[in-house]
Formats: sequence, C-alpha cells, structure tokens
Amino acid sequence: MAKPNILLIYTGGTIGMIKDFKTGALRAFDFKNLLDKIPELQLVDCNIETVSFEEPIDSSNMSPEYWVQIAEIIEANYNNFDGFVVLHGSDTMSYTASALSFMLENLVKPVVFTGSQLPIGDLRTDAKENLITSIQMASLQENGCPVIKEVCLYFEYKLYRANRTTKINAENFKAFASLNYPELAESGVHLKVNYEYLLKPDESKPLKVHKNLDTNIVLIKLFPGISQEFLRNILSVSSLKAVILETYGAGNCTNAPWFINLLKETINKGVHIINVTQCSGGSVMMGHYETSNQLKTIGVISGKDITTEAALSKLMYLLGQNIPKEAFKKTYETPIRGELF
Ligand code: ASN
Repeated sequence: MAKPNILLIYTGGTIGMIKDFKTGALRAFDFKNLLDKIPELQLVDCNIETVSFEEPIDSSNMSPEYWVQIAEIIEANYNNFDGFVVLHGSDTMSYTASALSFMLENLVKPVVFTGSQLPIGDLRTDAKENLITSIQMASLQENGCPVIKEVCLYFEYKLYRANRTTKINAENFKAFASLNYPELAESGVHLKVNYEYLLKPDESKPLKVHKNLDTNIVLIKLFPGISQEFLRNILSVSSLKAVILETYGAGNCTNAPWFINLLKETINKGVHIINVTQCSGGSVMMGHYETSNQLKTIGVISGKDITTEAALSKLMYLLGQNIPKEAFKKTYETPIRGELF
C-alpha cells in the first residue's frame, strides 16, 4: 500500500526557536534548520513535505488573519495529502486549533496541531516526541482511509480533540488538558486509538473552508467587585456584536439588579451574550442556582461545557455566517464540531 503523504506546516513557536545570544531571549529561526535537527523523521513510514510561514511567529502574535493563512494552506493542498501536522506555539495553540475546527467544514482528514515547551535543539526537548508522534497519528490509516477525521492537538503522549483543549501549564511538558472530553488517542508502547470518541463526519460532502470571521466581540471575566461603570462602557461600544461572559462555577453571576438590567439592555440592543464558566472543567447549567436563573430568563446563550478558546472562535465563525438573530441562540448551543455536549 502507498505511504501516506503528510504536509508539515510550520507557523513558529518554541519548537523551532533558538536562543539569541545577545539578548538571551528565544526567537523563531529558519524552518529548514528544524528538519536538520531531526534525522529520525526519515524513519517515519510516510512521505513528508513541508511548508512554512514566511516569517515564523511566537504564537502570542497569532490572529484570525493567520488562522485564514493556515486554512488556505490546507485548502490548497487538501487533495494531495492524507494528513496535516501544524507546528504552532503552545501559548495560543488551543485558540488556533479550535478556530480551524470551525473553519474546516466537512473535514475528513487529520489536522494535528503540536509544538513543544523546549526548543527542538535543547537536550531535554519534548519537541521530538511531540512532532514524530503527531506525524504518526496523522498517518494512521485503515483500508486506505485516514483513521482521524478532525482537528486535533497532540502534546505529551495524548491526542485530544482540539476544540476541547486548554493550555493549563506554562512549564510542564503536560501543557494541555481536555477536561470535558476524553483523549482521542494515547501514545505508549503502542498508539492506542479510542475509536468511540472520534468524530464521524459525513464523507459525502466536499471540504468547505470558511474564512469570514467576525471579531466584533469581547471576552469579559467576572470577578467580585466588577465595576458598573467599566462594564457599561464596554457594552456600549456601537460595533459590539457579541460577548463571552466568563461566569462562576456552573454559570452563576451576581444577581445585583444593575448587573442583570445591564445585560438585559445589551441583549435587547441585539448583542448576543454567551455564558461560559471560568472553571476549567464542568458545564454551565443556567437555572440550577438562583444566581443564574435570571440569565436564562433574559435570553443569555448557554456555552454548556465549551472551553473559552472554542467559545470565542465559534462565535467569530458563526457571526461571520450571517445567521438570523432568532436562530443564533439555538445554533450556538448546538454542537457543530464536537465542541460541546
Ligand atoms: N511563546 C511560545 C509560543 O507560543 C511558547 C511555546 O511554544 N511553548 O509561541
């Protein structure tokens, strides 16, 4: 059987960084050097081609414009490759990978995001394992078809559904977690795939790449002492279309009348408000406590068990789809890429 063809897309991040001896800071370097650093790649049972951002970036400089660039690289190469591995900085990897999951509709091939905590040239680097296993995960095939047909994130022996992940640690090799969804596969002596958790997309439809992302949104994290004046000012920006409200626990917030009235006024102006929990795991359950009951009554949208990263990118994607106002709540609350229950 023919070897799978894998496209490696390098966007930047620690994985391909070197130390600037003058400043001591890490900066991105030429992608060609990255491949020189891993001769082991020649042993992997697939054909690898590479493409790189012209100027690799630290992922803290990521933006929706770059998300579109990644989507376009995948779109242009979709028919010629069996799988894609995206090398990306870990800082905003969950945002980019979640966004790509929404942008790539009817995806039936693996898109695996990975990176590392230490540069590839470092003695104790985690980059080699992450990169090599990501390529192997993207190469998995059964009867000539890819096993994985969705956007994933691989880090420290685990393959996750990308839009379920969050970066949880700035220094541990285990930098990501998916607290509301089990891992899709695990790397040990063997690669163990949890078939029951994989997305099973409709294979009859062609890939559709969505590039219209609307960023007229804001993310507000509640905290005890939040100021009425500041909040009113943010919510009165005329171009504002939607708000992700990070609430406490199971979707609770203060029920001070000024707060509820302000949210009500905002919704009545046509601005969508989505309730997402500040907790890393668990779900919003509006109406479970008195402190979330009114949110339900005034028409706040439930983010259920979605991550903040997926909530933001789903919002940009759906706002770009020109969905009628009346249908927006139901559409948002319905899973489209396995991002919520
Ligand atoms: N600052 C880096 C980045 O996100 C961190 C990393 O890749 N570990 O690009």
